[in-house]
Amino acid sequence: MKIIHFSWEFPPTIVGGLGTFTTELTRQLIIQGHEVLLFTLNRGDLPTTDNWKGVEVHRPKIVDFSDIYRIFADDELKKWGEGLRFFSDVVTYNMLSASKLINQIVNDRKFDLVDAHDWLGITGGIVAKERLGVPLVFHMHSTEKGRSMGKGSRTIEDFEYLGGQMADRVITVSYAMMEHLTTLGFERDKIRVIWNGVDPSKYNPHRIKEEGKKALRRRYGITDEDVMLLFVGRLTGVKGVINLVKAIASLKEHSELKLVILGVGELDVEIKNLIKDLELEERVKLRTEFVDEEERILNYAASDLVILPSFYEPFGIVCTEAMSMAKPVVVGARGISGFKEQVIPDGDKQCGVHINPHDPEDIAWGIKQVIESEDRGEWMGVNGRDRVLENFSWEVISRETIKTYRELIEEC
Ligand code: NHF
Repeated sequence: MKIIHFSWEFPPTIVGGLGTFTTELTRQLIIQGHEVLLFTLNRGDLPTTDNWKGVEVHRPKIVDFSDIYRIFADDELKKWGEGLRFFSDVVTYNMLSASKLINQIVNDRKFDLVDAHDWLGITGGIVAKERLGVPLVFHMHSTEKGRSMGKGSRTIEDFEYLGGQMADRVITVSYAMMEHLTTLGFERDKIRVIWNGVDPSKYNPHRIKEEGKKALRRRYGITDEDVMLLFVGRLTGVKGVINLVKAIASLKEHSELKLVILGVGELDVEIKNLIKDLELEERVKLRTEFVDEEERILNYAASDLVILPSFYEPFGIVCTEAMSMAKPVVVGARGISGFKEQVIPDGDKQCGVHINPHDPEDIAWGIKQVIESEDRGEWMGVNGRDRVLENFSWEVISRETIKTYRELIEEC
């Protein structure tokens, strides 16, 4: 098959799970002999045409139209203030990409399908569908309503709704998301659920040396006897980090608990102040810097338990990574939660604990369930890795995706 992707994130620019997903999926598509052409956002000075491990990458250079947009933007968009630049760049990226596709690329080439990721790539996807006459997949990794807890942009919601109408198939990342999308007016029959994945040979606990883990713990001031809890993710409201810090404060009797928070985001100052106010400087280490993948893997390996108290998580690749590293996980399981589908919370296949992320006491309870369990829950980690090998490898996920592409091409 010859497939076009519109993914605003792609190496070397990875922002979150969407970027990880398209990187891994396209790698598998190439390995399996398919052709992939991908349009991505170029806000800097990256090469406009590139080959990334077999993927033909196009990154049209963005020109700043935000002052022009400001003239005709409606009140809602104007309220974005400085953020309008981002909106302008996203729209411009879609326009330049669709234009390059139509003016330069399709002259002597044929494609089978276009897959557009989130609102950030859907407008380019729609144009490609209409001009090339190929089926359109709208890949929904998250929604504006969910991300913003209902306080988001109506304009983005309109993009998403249009994408749902125009797409021939909607792929989303959990059953929870499928239900959510139907409440937003997406046709249930169009939707297919395909979970995300992880590379279990890269996220492999046996690959990491003891000395490396010990050195990292020492760097955080964590001894072998301490219990290292790890949070990985963006420091933004829906990830629940504030409640996590409060939970640690309520676990006074467990002085062996040390939490490492690894991530960047707009809440960094608030979290720092909270740690200070609650006098948790000795027990909570806040590391607000971008770390590369190997360093992230080392952090998982060095930890005893990974804790992810998101309020909203369409899928949550961090949890799959932690499970692949054979770590027990304590996860937010209220509202739209892909974690709930990943983590078995009881029985002999248990791999972690479900908690209410809105309640610090419940987060504390979840942590205690693991650390007071036999071997401090190591057995849950072993179950987690088994579950990953069976259900969440990129090989399994890409096989499902390719099947869905094929079915759609045959139908259209
Ligand atoms: O895993 C990739 C990712 C998800 O839950 C994540 C999210 C954004 O919010 O599908 O997309």
